[in-house]
Amino acid sequence: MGLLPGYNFLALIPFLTFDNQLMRRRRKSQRENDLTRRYLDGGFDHVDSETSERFGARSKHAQQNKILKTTQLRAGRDAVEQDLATLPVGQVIQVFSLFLEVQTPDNRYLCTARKTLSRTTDSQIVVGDLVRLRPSGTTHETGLAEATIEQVLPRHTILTRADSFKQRDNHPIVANAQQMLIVASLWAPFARWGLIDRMLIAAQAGSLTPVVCLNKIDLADSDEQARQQWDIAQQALGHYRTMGITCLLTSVQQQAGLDELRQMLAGRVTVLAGHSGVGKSSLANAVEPGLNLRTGDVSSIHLKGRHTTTSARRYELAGDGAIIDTPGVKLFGLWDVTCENLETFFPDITDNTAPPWRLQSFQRISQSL
Ligand SMILES: Nc1nc2c(ncn2[C@@H]2O[C@H](COP(=O)(O)OP(=O)(O)OP(=O)(O)O)[C@@H](O)[C@H]2O)c(=O)[nH]1
Ligand SMILES: [Mg+2]
Repeated sequence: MGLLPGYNFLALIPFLTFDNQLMRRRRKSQRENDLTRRYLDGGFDHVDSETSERFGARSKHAQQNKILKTTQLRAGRDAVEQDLATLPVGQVIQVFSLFLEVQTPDNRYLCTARKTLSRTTDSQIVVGDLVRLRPSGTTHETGLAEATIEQVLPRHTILTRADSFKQRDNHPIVANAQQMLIVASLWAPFARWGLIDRMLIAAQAGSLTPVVCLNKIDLADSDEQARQQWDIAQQALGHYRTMGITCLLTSVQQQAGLDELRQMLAGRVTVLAGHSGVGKSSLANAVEPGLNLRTGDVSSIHLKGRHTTTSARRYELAGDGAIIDTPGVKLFGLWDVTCENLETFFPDITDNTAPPWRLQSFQRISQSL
């Protein structure tokens, strides 16, 4: 065949060589050919191809190493779980910045949490959490035995609030309480029903049963404004009762309503929450003599409390049950509540029995979500 005039034949050489290489690569190896033939002949119908797979010395070694590592990891995990199961379980009764006070059936410990803690939740440890701890055998200068928290056990309930109304951060307050006593006072400071509505939602969202306690009813007749507040409170509590919420009227001053309150607390774990100065710690002292919790006065000008209680703490009741006294709150941002599920916390809106103040409350909360 003659060469085409003007065509540079030399330029084709690299392509021809490359094509040749491809052809060589495409040629099947002897082994591949055998396998294909066996497959086409039905040779694999009864043969487990995995067991007959051949490994080179290196891949076999890597495979063995992998199996060994997995076995060691599993054995390690099992050993850790077995070890954790032998540790005593205690309940967190107070959280300080770095330390946690924990009560076990036999002893009280001052603990630090191990950094690589085995936990079922990402959030921080709170009062009421059940934990497994490893006693160190040493005693802190406070006289409490020292220990390290190794594991946080799953929570049954959690009372959480958002750090702000914008719901940016959640702030768990108390774990494993069954009931939330929402304390308000009739006067000094007067009850904020919007805050109470928010706390009712937080309790239900965290699987706690809410109970509303209106304290300082001895002040109902103290002046015209207090009398107005009393009328408002009667209507609000009457409405809550139609929604199936238990409402109590108490006065620590006059020792009124305290038997009903004791009955509500008996045999249950209850967290006391509400504005500063409403009388949470005073009520705790009244139902459980000997507690001697610090109480504070209310500013006579602003009629506000002075945040006397600064940290949540759990106290056992002499009968069965426990209470957790918490610091006063001004706001209660809601966590895990959305515009979509808000109405489930307002059954009175669904069944058209909500009075205007409840409708307003619903609107305010939904605007803040
Ligand atoms: N008149 C009257 N005063 C009460 C009653 N209960 C509590 N107080 C007073 O209210 C003030 C505040 O009470 P506390 O028990 O400290 O209130 P708190 O809710 O624990 O407040 P914080 O710890 O700041 O959140 C104290 O001066 C109490 O004596 C009551 O039933 N009637
Ligand atoms: Mg207090």
